[in-house]
Amino acid sequence: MSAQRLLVDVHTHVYLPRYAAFLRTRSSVPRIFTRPSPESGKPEERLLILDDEPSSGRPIGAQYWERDEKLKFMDRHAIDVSVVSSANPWLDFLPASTAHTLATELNTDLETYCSAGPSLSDTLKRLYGFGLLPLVPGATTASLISTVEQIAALPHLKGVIMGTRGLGNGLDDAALEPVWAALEAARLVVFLHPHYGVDKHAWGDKENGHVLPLALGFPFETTIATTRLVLAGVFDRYPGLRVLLAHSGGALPQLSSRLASCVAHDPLVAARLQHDARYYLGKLYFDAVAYGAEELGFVSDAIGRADKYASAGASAAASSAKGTDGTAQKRLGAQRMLFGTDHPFFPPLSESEKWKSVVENLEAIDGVYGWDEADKDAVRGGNAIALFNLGS
Ligand code: 5CU
Repeated sequence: MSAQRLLVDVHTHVYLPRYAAFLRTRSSVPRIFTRPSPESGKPEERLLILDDEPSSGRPIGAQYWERDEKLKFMDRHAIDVSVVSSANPWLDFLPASTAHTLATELNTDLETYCSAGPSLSDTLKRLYGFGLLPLVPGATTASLISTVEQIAALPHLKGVIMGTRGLGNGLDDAALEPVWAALEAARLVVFLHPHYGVDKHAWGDKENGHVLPLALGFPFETTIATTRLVLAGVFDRYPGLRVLLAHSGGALPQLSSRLASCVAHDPLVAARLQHDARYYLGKLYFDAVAYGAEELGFVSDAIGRADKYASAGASAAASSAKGTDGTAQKRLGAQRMLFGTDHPFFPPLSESEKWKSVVENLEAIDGVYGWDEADKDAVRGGNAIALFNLGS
């Protein structure tokens, strides 16, 4: 099959066996513990990762750590290639020296997980990965840079997955400048992913399970973190930095004109940026984990218009984009969107051949008004092949 017709999952997680073993040693969140199943009485493992989850946690099993389970899931959904990342909360809760050691070990583990897996062709494997940086309070620049260098030297690792806290002060922290520079120079893609959500008091007292933190808290966290990166001028200073946003960038596309207006009315912030805030959407990549065709279409429209907002004389592309109609704009934006599943999260609640979460995301891509088959193929896999430079 042509590389442009492959189905590539860029949002798919693992708790590597070493990490799962580590979580089993812990007595506070995040942790994995064993309890007797209320139904069968047999021991069952449970996962606790989110603050304020019920203390019973949720079921966890081989689908979270075994490569064969990932491959079975891929086969069931006709996914050709997965770019696998460690799931949250990564190393965030660890002291700096432990985080550095574990990051180094887990990066080597992930390289083996990918390289020892099957191939699609002489040049293309079925599994690639995002490594981990020891981004925790107290981490030294030397430790972070040496881990970037380690990841860059591992052939199946194509980027890093990153939470939103940085060294404790968020991603607009000046202390991260050498990290952005190193990631840009190494051509590693940053997959920006939430874990903390927003202030839990926003959710009120009603029992709504995981719905509010996952549906709203996660994407709002990504929205805020990305906006802070933009406002700090990171994309002006590192124009080659490639950042992939989880969950289609959360609310950022919807709020980008409001953001631009607020910046334009604030001389302090406006003076810091080279372009209108909307321009920076066109510098980002967005997963297509939005579960609806209209949402994907909207996101592509917001991305596709970004070059219209380049400051005067910034690029030739900007002036050509000014003439595009709505459909051409959406097609332009589609070039920055990439299929994902969020596996092994969101398993089906009842026995079914295919996971609803996957089927919905594929149907959403298929249903976007204004995207032609080439655009859909690009979102399903072609964009990922190009972004991660797979198979060459
Ligand atoms: O269901 C969840 O809690 C999650 C999670 O923690 N991380 C993720 O990537 N997706 C869903």
